[in-house]
Amino acid sequence: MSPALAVRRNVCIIVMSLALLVLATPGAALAQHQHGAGTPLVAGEQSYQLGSLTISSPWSRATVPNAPVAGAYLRIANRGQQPDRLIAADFDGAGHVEIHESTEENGIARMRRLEPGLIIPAGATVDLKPGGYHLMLMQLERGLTEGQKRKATLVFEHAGRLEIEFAVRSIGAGSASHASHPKQ
Ligand SMILES: [Cu+2]
Repeated sequence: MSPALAVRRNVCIIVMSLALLVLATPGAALAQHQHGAGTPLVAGEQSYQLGSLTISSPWSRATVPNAPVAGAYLRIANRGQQPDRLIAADFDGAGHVEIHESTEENGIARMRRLEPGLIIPAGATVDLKPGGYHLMLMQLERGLTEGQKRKATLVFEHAGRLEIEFAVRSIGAGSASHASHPKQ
């Protein structure tokens, strides 16, 4: 195993431990109890409510065959009085998911992992979109095919856990390329 892979595996374990910790807290359990697994607001509309958070339009791009990584995107609105934080995610067919931010420095596209997650300020709407914040799907075991719905789970520090479905759009969907990521 390469050092990079070993580090990634350790990080993965830390994230999983964090998620378990959050899920084990009474607050998270209460939130789950009150709000269930996230009910679509309107049938057929890709929007979910979890406490004071509204999660909408989860989508991803179709991948070329054998692509090891992909980006996934959504919008998170927090209508509550307290900030929350997206701390982890699972995605059907991905061995590991990280929360990333793409930036551009001196004309060079870069990305960094957000540790320990992405803050959703009180009263704010945060977009995960190409060229900005995104979920980084890693160790893809099954490629993404246009038209698919892929199950995923989001874990928030306070609101708890939400099961959602990502719609897979065409390979050219979105405005910015996700090609800046290193080959895995
Ligand atoms: Cu990324």
